[in-house]
Amino acid sequence: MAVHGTAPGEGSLMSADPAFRADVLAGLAAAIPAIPARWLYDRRGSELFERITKLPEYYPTRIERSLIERHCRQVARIAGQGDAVVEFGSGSSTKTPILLEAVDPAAYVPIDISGAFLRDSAAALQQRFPALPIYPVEGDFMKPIALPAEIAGMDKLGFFPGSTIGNMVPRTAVDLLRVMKETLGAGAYLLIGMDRLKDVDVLIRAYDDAAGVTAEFNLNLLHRINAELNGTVPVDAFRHRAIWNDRAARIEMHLEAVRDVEFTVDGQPFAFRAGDTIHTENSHKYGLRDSRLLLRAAGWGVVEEWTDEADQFALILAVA
Ligand code: AVJ
Repeated sequence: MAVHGTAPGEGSLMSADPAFRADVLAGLAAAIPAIPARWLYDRRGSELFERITKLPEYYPTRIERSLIERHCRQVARIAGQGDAVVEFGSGSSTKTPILLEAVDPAAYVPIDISGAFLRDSAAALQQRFPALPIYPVEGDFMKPIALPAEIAGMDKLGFFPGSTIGNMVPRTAVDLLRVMKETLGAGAYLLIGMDRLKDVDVLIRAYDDAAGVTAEFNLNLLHRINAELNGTVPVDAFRHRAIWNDRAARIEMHLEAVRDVEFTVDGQPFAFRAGDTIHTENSHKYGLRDSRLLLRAAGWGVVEEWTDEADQFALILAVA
């Protein structure tokens, strides 16, 4: 196997991530309780998200995949072959092989904060592309990252699918896009997926599906708090809510207390009244000019933009 690089310790399963603990304790105590969305994606959360991507109501994954299928050859023509593809995320999606197939890069560099996900998906991709040099980088791509020396001389094509950028408020999104430009360097390309503004009912259904998988995904955060932070949260005292915040142009996921409830996390007491919520995720939606402006604000020029017939989702190729 040619998966290069080592991933530092995953940490003991017993000891909770101190950053998770800090975010949860501060988030629950805040005037407007909120916990950063990244904590939704533990193993179970990632499995549930995987199921979300296959739901009939959840259109983004399907549409983005078909856009990548349809336009990957043009991406390869513009962004060049024989380069390094740098994915922001573990590359566990089914979209990555489609892009790699078309671009046929000289190297592939997935960057992810989770060493475990990174190793799993790198190993799976290596099976599929035995000759492709893969250099996984364990790290937080919100900060500039020194790319592996092996790809130093190569042109770069960044890949940031899944509308993950939508998780961030615009100012953080612009910060990230600027950092990506720094990580990839001048002249690099970036292929990024962004979800479009659309009919509110369609959006709500995508985040509050009939089968209740998104609800389970959201509520899993409480299970995780109980398991990892010695919490006593009665999970049945909360319900999943997906709401459209029109001013901020985003779907928000909340956990809403259905009754007055008291619990402790790591020994610290918390009380919620019926109707109080914990804000757990944002998913910003961008109109045509919004997405362009976001990229331009971070120093990226839009080269090509592809959407489906109903303009539900955009796949954008930008250059630094
Ligand atoms: C992984 C952030 C792109 O916002 O659509 C899906 C996460 N949350 N359903 C999204 C999510 C609930 C998803 N992203």
